[in-house]
Amino acid sequence: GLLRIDHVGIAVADLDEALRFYADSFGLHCVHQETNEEQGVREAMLAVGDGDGPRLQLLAPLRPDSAIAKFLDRNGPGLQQLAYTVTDVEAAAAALRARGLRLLYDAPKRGTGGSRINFVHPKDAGGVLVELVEPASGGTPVG
Ligand code: V0V
Repeated sequence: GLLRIDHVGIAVADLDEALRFYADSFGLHCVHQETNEEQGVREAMLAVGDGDGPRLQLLAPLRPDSAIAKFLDRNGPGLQQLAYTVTDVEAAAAALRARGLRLLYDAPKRGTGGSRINFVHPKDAGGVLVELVEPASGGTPVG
C-alpha cells in the first residue's frame, strides 16, 4: 500500500532561480540536488518544517523533448506530480495494474537518491500524475 506522501513535484523553467524564490519567499531550503539524465531533469528536494515530512521537489527540464519541458509548454510552471512512498514499487505497481490503471513503465526506473520509481498515467488517476517511490533504504516508515 501507500505509506505516506513522499513529495510534491513542481515544474520550473530555471532551477537556480526557483531555489532563490523558495528560499527568499518561503524560507525553504534545498537538502538534495541531482541531475537525472534518463528523466531529463535537474531536480532539487526542499525540506519543510523539521524535514521529516513530505518534501517539495523542484523539477527543471534538461532537454526540450523531456516530460518537464512538455509540461511547461502546455501549462507553464506549477504542480506536476504527487508522489507516494511505497515499500515495494513492483508490488504497488502490480496492485494498481490489477485494478486497471495504466503504469507508465513495465519495470521501475531510477529516481532521486537511488530510489526506484514508476508512475500512474494522469488520465487513470483523476488528472494527477501519481508517482510511486521505493526509497533506496527500502521504504521504512518515518516517525
Ligand atoms: C500530461 N497530462 C497531465 C500531466 N502531464 N495531467 C496531469 N499532470 C501531468 N503532469 C495530461 C495532458 O494534459 C493530456 O491531457 C494528457 O495527459 C496527455 O497524455 P499523453 O499524450 O499520454 O502524454 P504526454 O506526452 O503529455 O506526457 C505525460 C506523461 C509524461 C505523464 C506520460 O509526462 C511522463 O512520462 N511522465 C513521467 C515521467 C516524468 O514526469 N518525469 C519527470 C519527473 P488532455 O489534454 O489529453 O486532456 S522525474 C522524477 O519525478 C524523479 C526523478 C523523482 O521523483 O525521483
